[in-house]
Amino acid sequence: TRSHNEMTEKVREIKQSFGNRLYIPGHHYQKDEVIQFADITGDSLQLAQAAATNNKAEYIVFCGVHFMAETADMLTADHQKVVLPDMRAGCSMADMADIHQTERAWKSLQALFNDTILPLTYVNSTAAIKAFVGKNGGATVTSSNAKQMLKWAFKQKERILFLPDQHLGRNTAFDLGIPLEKMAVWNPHTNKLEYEGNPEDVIVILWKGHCSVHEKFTVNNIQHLRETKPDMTIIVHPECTQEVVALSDENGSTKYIIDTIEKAPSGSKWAIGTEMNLVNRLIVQNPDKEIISLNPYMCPCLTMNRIDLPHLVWSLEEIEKGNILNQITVPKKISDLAVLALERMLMHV
Ligand code: CIZ
Ligand code: SF4
Repeated sequence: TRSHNEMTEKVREIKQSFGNRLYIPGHHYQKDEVIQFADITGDSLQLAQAAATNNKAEYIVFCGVHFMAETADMLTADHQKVVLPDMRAGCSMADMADIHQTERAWKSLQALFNDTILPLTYVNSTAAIKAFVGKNGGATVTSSNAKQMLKWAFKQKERILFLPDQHLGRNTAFDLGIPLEKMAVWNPHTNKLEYEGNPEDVIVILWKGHCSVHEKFTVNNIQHLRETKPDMTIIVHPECTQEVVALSDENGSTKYIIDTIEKAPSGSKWAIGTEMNLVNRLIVQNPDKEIISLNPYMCPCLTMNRIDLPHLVWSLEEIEKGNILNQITVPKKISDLAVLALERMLMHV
């Protein structure tokens, strides 16, 4: 095995020799050992936009998770190859909405609500789910534009099915003034709406999915912090539960959190509820501020962390040898429909 330094050297050398034929997008939740080589860092929206406008790179080595690499493949030209350095870098939230469950749910929902529903999906979903949404007139959303997209959706239909993250869906709808009583969770395992009242009153149907990282920030964490460090400002991602968002001082997308911390005055104190690698990086990059994780045990995204330096070196060396391994290709039949959903979003942001 090689040392960290040898691997770092190797990545540098390959990047140098490939020039702009090689492009490395890096998600904010990636490890430092990987993010140092990123040609662009961003949240999933920024990385999708960057992929869509890059027409030079032959190889896009995507440092993020599987659904993001799929999106990059769909938004780039056919000759551009997208590679994911470790195929096990999935997203547990995206995996919570399976296409067969979704088709089954849609049938039942159509029977219940006739043609009054529009599907929206968080970009944290498989290409197959995006295709389903595209086919049915809906769009993708990210945490930066969810509010705008929900407004857009309500111009087309009375009701929305929001996949796969119930928390982003609930928080966004609540932000738009929709009362919690008008929202209900769709349970994909029982294929039923979890709702006590008259289903006619429901206008936002939330798929029962969640992010295993952001669900780890709890009401207890907040109560404890308010008692022990009352002068800290709490900022969380809207993938946290509605209770946590309600008790926090601020909430917003990954990009919003970064911008807020960077703009904050020297000496300000922050407890952040988002992924660990990003929180640690914000701590290092803002030594003039006091920053901690809202959950003291920190919360890593284990699948994001599967992309590490050894996997990055491995995929670059294979490309150097002419082997395109771990290429992500979305079948045209799926990508044609999924792109409809992505374009409806990209048009509005
Ligand atoms: O939780 C994630 O995977 C997020 C926040 C993705 C993104 O960049 O929007
Ligand atoms: Fe998926 Fe959550 Fe990890 Fe994001 S942080 S990739 S939503 S499991």
